[in-house]
Amino acid sequence: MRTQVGIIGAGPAGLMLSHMLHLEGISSVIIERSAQEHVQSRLRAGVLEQGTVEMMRSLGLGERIGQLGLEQHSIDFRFGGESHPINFHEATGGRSAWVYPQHEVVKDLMTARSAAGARMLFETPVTALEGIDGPTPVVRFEKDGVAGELHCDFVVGCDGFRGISRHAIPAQKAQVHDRIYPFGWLGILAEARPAIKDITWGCHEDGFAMMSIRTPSITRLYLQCEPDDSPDNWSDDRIWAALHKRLDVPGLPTINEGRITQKGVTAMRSFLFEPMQHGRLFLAGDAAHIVPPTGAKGLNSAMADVKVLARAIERHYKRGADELLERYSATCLKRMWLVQRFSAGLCTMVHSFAGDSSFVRRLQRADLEYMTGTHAGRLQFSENFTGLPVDA
Ligand code: FAS
Ligand code: PHB
Repeated sequence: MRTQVGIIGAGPAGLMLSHMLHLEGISSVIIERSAQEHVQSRLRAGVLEQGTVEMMRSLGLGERIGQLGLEQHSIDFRFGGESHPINFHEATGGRSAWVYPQHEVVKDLMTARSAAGARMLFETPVTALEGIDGPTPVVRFEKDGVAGELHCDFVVGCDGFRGISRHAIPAQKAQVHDRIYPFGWLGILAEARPAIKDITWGCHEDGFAMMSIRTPSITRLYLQCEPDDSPDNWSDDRIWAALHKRLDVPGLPTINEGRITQKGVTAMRSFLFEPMQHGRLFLAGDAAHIVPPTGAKGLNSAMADVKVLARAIERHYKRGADELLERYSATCLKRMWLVQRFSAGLCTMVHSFAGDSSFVRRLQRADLEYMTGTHAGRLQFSENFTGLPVDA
């Protein structure tokens, strides 16, 4: 089998890259180890930055966001028994964020790729990458126990944190930056009308909590928990009691309860792999970086990488110029370190670390007061939350 660009992984990064290349007349093949239904149904990210929505719209993928997406202008931070909203739409002069779940993004992209007759191999794990230092790399894969190979000009690892692509980069040329947080998030989906129109964060001494939105009748909620906690340790009563304690403030609507339909624990990690390219291999999305979900940057950063890479590959084929390809890793890492800074800083600010001294806890409160109570603090949060510029 042969194509111009071999893409490993049919998550948001792989699907978006394939779609963008197709629109430029560049061929690709996506090789995905899971079943298509599994890929489409995974519940993950929930919030799109302004730039991601603009990207989807510019590529003809904005219709369902217009129908189902919920435009957000503000986040309410609750601490000290009070509400401290940041209107990021106002602070940035009109930039928004949208609640539009990742599985809807994947559905939009999968529909577009299928309509275009894209070559997507599902339930086909990639087993090895070869020749990435030369002009004709090979992707080896297996389908129903039968080995196959894809010859291409470029290979893009969009295979997520547990993928194999970054391991094809020689260890002596790679550097891993990693931080694991001493807590996780219990994610909850409830059949409850969101009581508040804004995403609401509770920065409580018992731990962090968040009320987000999925639809006018479905609430997405998160509770800080132990990193190795189990959803089985959390009865519905215990969940609602913790959410009320960490989110409710006097004089404002309390969160609505409802039937809990899904709960799961997500570990929290900051991870960055450098470089994001080697020879004809490029990495995009979670294959190269992970951020704690606090800042809603995982999916959006994957899209930013793809926007840079698609432009660089297009320049290679259309103009025979490779300076954007050569600068791909440096371009993405420059933005990604700012995203890591925002995500790690926010995560550290809003969570309660067991055993923290009173000094550290007061510093956290001072950070929250500065971020929500000053123009500079609100602007810095708002610029990052609605999305930093992408140099593409
Ligand atoms: P993905 O992991 O989505 O896709 C990688 C694909 O590669 C997968 O389909 C995988 O099956 C495939 N693959 C792996 N190895 C392969 C191989 N050897 N051969 C073939 N295919 C292979 N982000 C947020 O912004 N906000 C959130 O609230 C949030 N919550 C999350 C909750 C959970 C439980 C998880 C795991 C992640 C969450 N994220 C969140 C981050 C998440 O949304 C990612 O950033 C996003 O999926 C990144 O997309 P991709 O880079 O495409 O990677
Ligand atoms: C979500 O709805 O999943 C969400 C919202 C805001 C965040 C993170 C996650 O900052």
